Amino acid sequence: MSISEFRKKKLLYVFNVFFDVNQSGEIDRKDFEMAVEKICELRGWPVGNSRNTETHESMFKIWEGLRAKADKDNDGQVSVEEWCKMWDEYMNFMFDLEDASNDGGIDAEEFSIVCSSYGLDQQECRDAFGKMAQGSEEVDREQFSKLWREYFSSDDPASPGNFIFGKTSF
Ligand SMILES: [Ca+2]
Ligand SMILES: [Ca+2]
Ligand SMILES: [Ca+2]
Repeated sequence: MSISEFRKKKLLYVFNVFFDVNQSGEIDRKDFEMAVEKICELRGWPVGNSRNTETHESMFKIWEGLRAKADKDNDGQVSVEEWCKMWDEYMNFMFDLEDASNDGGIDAEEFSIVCSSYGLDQQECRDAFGKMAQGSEEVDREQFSKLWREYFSSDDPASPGNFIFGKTSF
């Protein structure tokens, strides 16, 4: 599945601004070290301060998680290519998870079973499905990918993509 230029731009924005802190073109541990320094300086948490230690710990957990998921060639860095692939894989993963019957479409039943397993109310999940499917019985992979993109990019509260995670209001 190809990534649209628009979506790629959005993903790259997050990559560049929030992750590739030293602007080397790749994400690695050094970026997280810099981010920790920035945050602790901003908040005034000196080395040895418990908030400083906590920030270190949680940022490195995020880095390890990102690395395990995205660093496919295992060189200790996450490239732009690896970054975009990770988001695509996550979308496909969610689609496959929800399409329990494996017929290429997610229906209201399949959708609400998965979403409610994360603790959401079943009825709300069904309502969310109705909103995202816009009257259709099923959502196929192509539509799901469009909705997914909308979720991460749209500012419009009425966009059908807002409902792909089973919530109807924010
Ligand atoms: Ca970097
Ligand atoms: Ca890599
Ligand atoms: Ca299905």
